[in-house]
Amino acid sequence: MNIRKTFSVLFAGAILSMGTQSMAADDFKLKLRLSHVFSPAEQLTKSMDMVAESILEKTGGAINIQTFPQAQLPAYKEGVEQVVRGANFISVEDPSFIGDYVPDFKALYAPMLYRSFDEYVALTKTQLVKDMQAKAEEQGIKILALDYIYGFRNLITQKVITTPADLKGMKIRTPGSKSYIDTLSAMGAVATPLPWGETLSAVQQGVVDGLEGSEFTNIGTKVYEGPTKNVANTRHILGTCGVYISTKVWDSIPPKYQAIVQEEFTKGANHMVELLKSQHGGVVKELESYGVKFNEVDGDAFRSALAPLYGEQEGMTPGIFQAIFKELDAMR
Ligand code: X3X
Repeated sequence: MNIRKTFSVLFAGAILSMGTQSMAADDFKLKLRLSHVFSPAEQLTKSMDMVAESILEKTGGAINIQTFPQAQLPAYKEGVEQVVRGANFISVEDPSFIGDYVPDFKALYAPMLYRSFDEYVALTKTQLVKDMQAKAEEQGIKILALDYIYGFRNLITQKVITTPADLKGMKIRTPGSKSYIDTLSAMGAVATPLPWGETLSAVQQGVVDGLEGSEFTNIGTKVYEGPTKNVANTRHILGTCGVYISTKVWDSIPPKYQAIVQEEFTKGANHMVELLKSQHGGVVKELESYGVKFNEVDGDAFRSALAPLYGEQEGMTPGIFQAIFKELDAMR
């Protein structure tokens, strides 16, 4: 075949494949189920609904994300397992649940690391965290966001707590990941893991003596209506959620739609961070109007009680905590 003919055949093939790809993109349809544990009144729920709606519109209906709040679908550890299994599923959970696959995320979600939302957001943009995300992809988990921040988690109890000794023998509800159990145990409590859906009844019935959560959780789920009216400002964990999808599913999405999905989840997190930063003062005042009382705590006592948790756990990258501290020190 002469050169001219070879070229024209190759050129035609290229056009056809581009056309096929774009035709494939135009014919592409994907329905995804998005699962989280938050309640309808909480901002994370509203943000997920807004992002899903925007993606549906901007992809011309190609990517249809149906959102399921309040653990209607598998959530927590089981939600992340759906992602790892390659289901058409998006899990929205805190990074400690990714720690089961990439232990370095347990370091990222360690207690008393961050002084502000902004510090954590800046850390998620560093090469250190990008490298962690690459490790998650090796495990089949594509991370679309890490900063759906819902506030610093504080102790919420009937008894006023100011030191770790005050927590002795107190059963404090936590989510089921080891990060929370280790944190509340180190703080002096009897960590009692329960799904959120069982938490308020457990408090009402005295099964637990209290819980820990952010002011946004407190007001959004009406914790304040129960007996736990005291909030001790431990700020022991920065509550934040990531957005996780199977790498297999992600790779099946045409690049032009991937770009829209990524951009909308990024925009959604940025919006939620700025909104909650602006709302926190008003939420505290509203909770106080419902009889909630806030108190400061012996921060040094809690920090020294939690210090052992900065020891590297099995599977963590050697020096991971020093690397995180270095990044945070550079910001301060
Ligand atoms: O995995 C996502 C969160 O870390 C779950 O925290 P949890 O179970 O204390 O729920 C927070 C509430 O705001 C849910 O309504």
